[in-house]
Amino acid sequence: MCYSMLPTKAEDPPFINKPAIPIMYGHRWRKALCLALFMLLTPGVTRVAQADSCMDLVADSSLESGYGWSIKTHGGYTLLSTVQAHTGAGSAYLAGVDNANDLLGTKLALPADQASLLLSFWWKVNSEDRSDVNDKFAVQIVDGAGKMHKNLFTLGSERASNQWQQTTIDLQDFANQQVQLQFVAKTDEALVTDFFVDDVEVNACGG
Ligand SMILES: [Ca+2]
Ligand SMILES: [Ca+2]
Repeated sequence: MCYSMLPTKAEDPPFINKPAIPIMYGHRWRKALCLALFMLLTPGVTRVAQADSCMDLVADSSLESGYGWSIKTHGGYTLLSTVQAHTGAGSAYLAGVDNANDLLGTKLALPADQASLLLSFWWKVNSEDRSDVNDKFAVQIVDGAGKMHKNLFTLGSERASNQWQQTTIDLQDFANQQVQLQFVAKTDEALVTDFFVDDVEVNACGG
């Protein structure tokens, strides 16, 4: 439609018979109208505009450098690993040993008045015993003093599949608060379970 609005070479009288400035302004006006119609009517353009208004609040979402993450383990080992990764080279590898008591956390200042405030992350579970109910993983929100706000999500050895899966959780209940997002894992004394986490994003959109 827009192309039909633009003058063709055949329709254009010789340039010398037209004032130069009005022609240029006329073409610009038609191009601007076409661009506006394109932006309004093309779904893909609208989605790009929405994505641009989101901000990921997690500094190192892909768990490559560990920047912004705090780590506590029973055995003094790091939780950053290149054994398995959903994207990039690294991820967090919780448990994977007997008697594990691991914590991976990051502090977040969750803004107010966002159209959406969503946590998303990828996880994968491997286990030597899919019926081991003592090997557990949880995603939690705690306040600045470490007091539990909410247990958002849990996994156990029964979810072992060696496949990366994504979970998305609404965090609007914690808008306008300073919190810590944390991933915790515990195992018992036998039959190891691995809990991998990667691509942790907290996207604040439309604020
Ligand atoms: Ca990664
Ligand atoms: Ca176990």
